[in-house]
Amino acid sequence: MSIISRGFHGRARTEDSDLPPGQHLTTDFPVLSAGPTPRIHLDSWRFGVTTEDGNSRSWDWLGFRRLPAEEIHVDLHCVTKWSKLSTTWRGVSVDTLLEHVETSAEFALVSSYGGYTTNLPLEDLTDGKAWIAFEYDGAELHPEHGGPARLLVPHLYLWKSAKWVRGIELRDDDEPGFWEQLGYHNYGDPWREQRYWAD
Ligand SMILES: Nc1nc2c(c(=O)[nH]1)N[C@H]1C(S)=C(S)[C@@H](COP(=O)(O)O)O[C@H]1N2
Ligand SMILES: [Mo]
Repeated sequence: MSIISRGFHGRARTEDSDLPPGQHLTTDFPVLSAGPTPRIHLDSWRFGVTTEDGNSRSWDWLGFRRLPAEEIHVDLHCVTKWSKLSTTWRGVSVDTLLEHVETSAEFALVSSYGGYTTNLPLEDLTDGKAWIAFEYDGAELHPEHGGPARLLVPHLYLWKSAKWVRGIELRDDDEPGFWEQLGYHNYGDPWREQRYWAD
């Protein structure tokens, strides 16, 4: 698969135009976690969506893995200034998870096993912009990188891509998450270099 996608992309992705301002290229895959790596057994894993009205849906691992999944080719940009280009993932589009969910919420608060949270406008999770990913580079997602499953929102800095994701709360109001409360930018667009709250 990686051979095919390399041919498909056609060129080495090292041009400056591929990198947001202030970023440099890395070819390894750094691990950045605010705490220990939680180990989640697949038979107790759940992923849930809760709406502003208090309605909820949840999936166990088998139910989640029966949902249609897709291959994802994206660039990653971390606020600590590394970017990694043309990464390959497999995951379920957040659109698929929200298909039968009735909501008029504008915001989402994503939470993880281990207690991490991150917030973003709901529209940044929909229309093919975000996935719950369970494979990286053709193998099951390593626990250090968020396995069994993590959120992947590649158009925002990588702290928005919650590892060990356990649910999405749809909300009328915007509730800052873990790093957002500690001074990271509320939105985090790498192309506008929105690293910290004052950027
Ligand atoms: N649950 C959880 N998700 C998280 C984090 C974390 O500490 N806990 N760190 C975030 C940050 S700051 C970054 S840069 C990326 C790093 O992902 P990686 O370790 O797979 O490179 O995960 C994000 N998601
Ligand atoms: Mo980060």
